Amino acid sequence: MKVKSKAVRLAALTALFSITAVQAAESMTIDVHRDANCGCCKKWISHLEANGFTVVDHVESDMASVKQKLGVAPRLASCHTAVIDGKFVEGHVPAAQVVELSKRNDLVGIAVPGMPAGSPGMEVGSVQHAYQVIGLTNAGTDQIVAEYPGQ
Ligand SMILES: [Cu+2]
Repeated sequence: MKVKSKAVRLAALTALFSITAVQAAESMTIDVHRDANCGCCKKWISHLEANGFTVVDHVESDMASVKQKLGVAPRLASCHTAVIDGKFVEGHVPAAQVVELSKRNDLVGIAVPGMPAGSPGMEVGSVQHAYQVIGLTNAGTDQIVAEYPGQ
């Protein structure tokens, strides 16, 4: 039975190492622009931080002009607007998709339009609405990059 416990310990150690690797990959800095009165924006920031991001928080008085400046198409608009590596992240985008965005040079940004219940920072009990993460391509077209909840 000693062999078994060693295997379990090894598995635990392996899990620990893979978690560390994921956190290292996600150790990126992101700028978040939000309105002072936005509660769900702060919850989204907590979601990013819990996933290893370093967040620089910018409180804005005119989010509409911030979105316009950053190239967020009005049809993709949500509450907060973040910027990472010159690309925008609009709304309650899951942290994993922000990591994916870093590998996409064909996109100028990604968005979760509106504020779907069940997206990160928009938890309403156990309510889970279906939503899409939409990428805005360099050509100005929309592309579905992910769908939640996942299949
Ligand atoms: Cu929101």
